[in-house]
Amino acid sequence: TGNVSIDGRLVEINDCRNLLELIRLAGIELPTFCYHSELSIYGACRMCMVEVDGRGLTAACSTPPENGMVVHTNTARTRRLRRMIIELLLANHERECTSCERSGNCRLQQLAHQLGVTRVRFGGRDRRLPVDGSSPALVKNPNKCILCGDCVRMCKEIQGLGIWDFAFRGAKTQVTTAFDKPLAEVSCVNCGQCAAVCPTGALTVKPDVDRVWEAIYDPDKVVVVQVAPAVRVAIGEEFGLHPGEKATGQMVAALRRIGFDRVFDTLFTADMTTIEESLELLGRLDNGGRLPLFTSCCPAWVKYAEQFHAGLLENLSTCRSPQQMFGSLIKKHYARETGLESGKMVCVSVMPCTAKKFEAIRPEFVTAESPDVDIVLTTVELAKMIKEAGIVFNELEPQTFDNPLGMGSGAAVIYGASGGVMESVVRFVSFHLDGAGQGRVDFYPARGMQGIKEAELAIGGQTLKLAVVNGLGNAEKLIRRLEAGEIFYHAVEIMACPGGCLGGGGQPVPNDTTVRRERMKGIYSLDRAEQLHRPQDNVFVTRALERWFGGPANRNTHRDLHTHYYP
Ligand code: HC1
Ligand code: SF4
Repeated sequence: TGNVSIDGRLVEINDCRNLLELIRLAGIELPTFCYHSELSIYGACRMCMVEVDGRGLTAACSTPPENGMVVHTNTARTRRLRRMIIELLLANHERECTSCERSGNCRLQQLAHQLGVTRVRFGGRDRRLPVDGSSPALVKNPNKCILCGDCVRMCKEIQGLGIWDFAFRGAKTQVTTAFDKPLAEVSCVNCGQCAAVCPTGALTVKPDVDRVWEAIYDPDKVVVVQVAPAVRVAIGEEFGLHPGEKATGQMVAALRRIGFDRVFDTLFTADMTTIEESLELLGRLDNGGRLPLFTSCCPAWVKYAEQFHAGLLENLSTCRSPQQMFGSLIKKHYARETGLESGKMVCVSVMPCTAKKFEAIRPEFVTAESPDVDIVLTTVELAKMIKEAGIVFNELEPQTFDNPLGMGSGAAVIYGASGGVMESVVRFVSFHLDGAGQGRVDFYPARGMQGIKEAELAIGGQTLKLAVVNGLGNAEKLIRRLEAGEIFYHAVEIMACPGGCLGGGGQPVPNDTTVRRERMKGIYSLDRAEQLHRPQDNVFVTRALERWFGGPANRNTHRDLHTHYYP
């Protein structure tokens, strides 16, 4: 407690952990590259240097506020220092800014502009390091790295993986993989959280926009698109809307303007997933199958389990993710029913996720060299297409998805938030076990941003123990306790990204805790606004299951909607 004087104004310390937080709370946007409230403090970039009376220049991020401190954020010295840092970073940075993926939202570019750096007095880089484009999800360009270490800490501290680390010394220091191996050859799970915190174009999402334009311009192709739940509460951020503000209608209109032939909704197959997965859980409860049942719609979690917990693979739900169920439906059943040749169909999906690019090319989802989902775009990539086409997003008349594959319940919308899959399953099974009319809808214990949530559900004369996890570091903690026999659950939802898919690596930046919270609110308000709240009430889905598979959870759905895993 106490007060700190910041540029002559007294500010109460409250629970601020460091001077930087306090200064920002006081309304001063002190610039930083390496500070993220959810990561440890690294203090490497030195951009947040302030002058403290009696102490001189001090890094605000690593200084706890003390009562009576007198802080100056904008002195001749701090200004000179910040500009010098930017100039030095720029001198060592590949400056192809106009053609960079991050042009327009690069932090280095923004700060150079904001601090009025208009020339660089020092010589350029003397060597160009190779760009690593081996991964299906991410591209690493070390020539644009400013060594802030954000990716290193994100991968280690939140995801518990440690794919990135500093290597070499002095001027040769780089952030890279173990033994500098191509990203595709290490244990990276493609979650893209490193790219989400990278302030520059050093780690970016693998671009697939051109492939989509090509398909759209090809008169022989029918281009079908599906959109994931979490996209609709985030894409507006690229057009000046608030995080969490619903933009579904404009997004659908924009997709039609771009030229997609059918605009469908991943919510349709999210409902289908809930039905199949709930019946799988009920089956395991009945016949003593493997428990806990783990969800399997997050491809980063699936890859993580395959790499590090092969013993748990039998616990994973065999359901394909909604994205992949969709691809299978389109290429096999929708194509047949509408008389379209599946070879002529191009199935595109728009996801908040970079790992979905990897999921789509997994061999089990490729039939005769043609992937069920041909191209995966991220939310940001779709926004780029909209901008490229000159579409004025905010002025679009809202439109609705095409049917029949454009219909989803509120239980499908909430898939986009951590806890949503579990809540949807609860909505299905509680209705199923407790009988018509008694089913519960809102299941608050599953909601919220916490890394591990636990809940109990008393239904049908038994109590189900449930857990919801986001962040793979948290998943690892829970699995260790499970394996040690310290805890038991019937079902566990695991999503790799903080907050769930709404915090995916393909979402607009900033993609921090504040923004994620707002998107989460947006998701639940969309659920409230839906007419249907339970997957089993979505008659488009139950009818499709009847028509195409002879009902849910049978040999036919297992052939087209389920999968298996590889240790
Ligand atoms: Fe997700 Fe899913 S919720 S995995 O987070 O199960 O990406 O949004 O589309 O497939 O529905 C992502 C989101 C998404 C799938 C669904
Ligand atoms: Fe992708 Fe969602 Fe998993 Fe993140 S949590 S990796 S966005 S599926």
